[in-house]
Amino acid sequence: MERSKSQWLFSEAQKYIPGGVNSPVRAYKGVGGEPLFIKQGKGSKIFDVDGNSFIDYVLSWGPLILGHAHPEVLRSVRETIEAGMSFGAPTELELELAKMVVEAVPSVEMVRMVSSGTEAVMSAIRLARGFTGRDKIVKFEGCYHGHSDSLLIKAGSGVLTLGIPGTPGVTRGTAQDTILLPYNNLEAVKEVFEKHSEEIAAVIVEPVAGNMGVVLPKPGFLEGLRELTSKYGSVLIFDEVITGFRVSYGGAQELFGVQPDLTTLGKVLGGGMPVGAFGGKKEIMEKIAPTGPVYQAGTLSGNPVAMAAGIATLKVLQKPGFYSTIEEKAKRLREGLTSILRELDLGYTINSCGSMMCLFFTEEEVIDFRSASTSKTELYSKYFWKMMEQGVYLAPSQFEAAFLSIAHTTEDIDFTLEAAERSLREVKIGIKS
Ligand code: KE4
Repeated sequence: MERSKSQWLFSEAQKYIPGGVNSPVRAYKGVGGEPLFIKQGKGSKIFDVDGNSFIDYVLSWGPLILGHAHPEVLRSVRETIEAGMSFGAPTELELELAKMVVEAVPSVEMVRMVSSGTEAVMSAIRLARGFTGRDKIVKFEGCYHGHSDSLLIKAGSGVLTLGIPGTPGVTRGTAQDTILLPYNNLEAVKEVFEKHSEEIAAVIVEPVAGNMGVVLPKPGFLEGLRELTSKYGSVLIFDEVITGFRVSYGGAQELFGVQPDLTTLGKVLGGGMPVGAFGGKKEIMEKIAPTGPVYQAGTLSGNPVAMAAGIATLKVLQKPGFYSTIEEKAKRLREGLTSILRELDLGYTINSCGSMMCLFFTEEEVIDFRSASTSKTELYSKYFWKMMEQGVYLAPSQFEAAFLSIAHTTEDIDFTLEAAERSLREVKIGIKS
């Protein structure tokens, strides 16, 4: 059979780029098969190089809350790029976006722009260590914070032991300064502070987890982290790369009313362009070069074209009713899926927060990485491909989030639900046979 253009391109790409992709999750290892090469995005849809169209719930892994190619974002980028692409010097645009972030995010008094979420987290961790003079950090199993060494760590034996390298290339020396704990387990955090109190520079957490599927903080979990880090003089870092400007304009910290010391941002903040940021209390942020001794830098940090995309995006998000409208759409999708599961007598779990959600192929309540891991990934893969065949583009992994944009219409959602009903019926038949 004639190869599709995507198939041909993928075979070519694998000769020049490791795995044919510039980020591993795009290679579809989580669901098998081969990735599509995308040619265009418009609103809620993407179009592959073979002319197929899909309703997109990946949205570039979260950034495109306005949908693809939003006219106001494109106009702003076009205007800005006419004046040049980058100067490596201060511009008004980075000041404008910095002010918008400070106004939007409750705990942020100062902010530094970078070019990715990874860079934001790496810088925030170094800043927390520089500010406290301590070495150890605490992170939670199932949370992903980008690929800087201190965060690519696996749990050692037993819950309270120090981490081990999560990938070749991370040294044991680095890993031993990271402690890995179960998400939503405040008792474990308390014990670690009692054992390592004066050594812990920071606790970093996704205030709503989006990298083990969607997992919400149990009531009191975030408040407990706030209390413990304050008590022991550690820095509390909310990694809001996904949740920032997604679950509310002020992020999860506004939604849950818990203020961290530092916040990392990305994705929506750049509106689809490479932008990350870290920000927080003035007394901490002032430790960053050139005002303080903690070094951090970036050639394209605050790039004016990227700033223009972020500013235009946030201006649309500020419009009255934006979040209530997008959350109505998410509610329609979630309630529709729930009734399909009931109708098919499938007790699968749906977790959601605002316009991000995840259908777990498990009947367990999903509150952490262990319970998320009870999901039957082979059933997710079946569901993924059945949805793809019907023109619905989902994350190629059970352990990601599905995102809605303001551009998703009621027709898109109803089309998705009809496709889901057919797909889940097939999954159920497959289980029975
Ligand atoms: P980037 O370096 O990929 O811009 O951001 C890293 C990052 C940091 N913090 C959180 C909470 C994140 O979710 C991410 C990146 N998210 C993944 C998908 N869940 C990006 C997709 C990919 O790796 O290709």
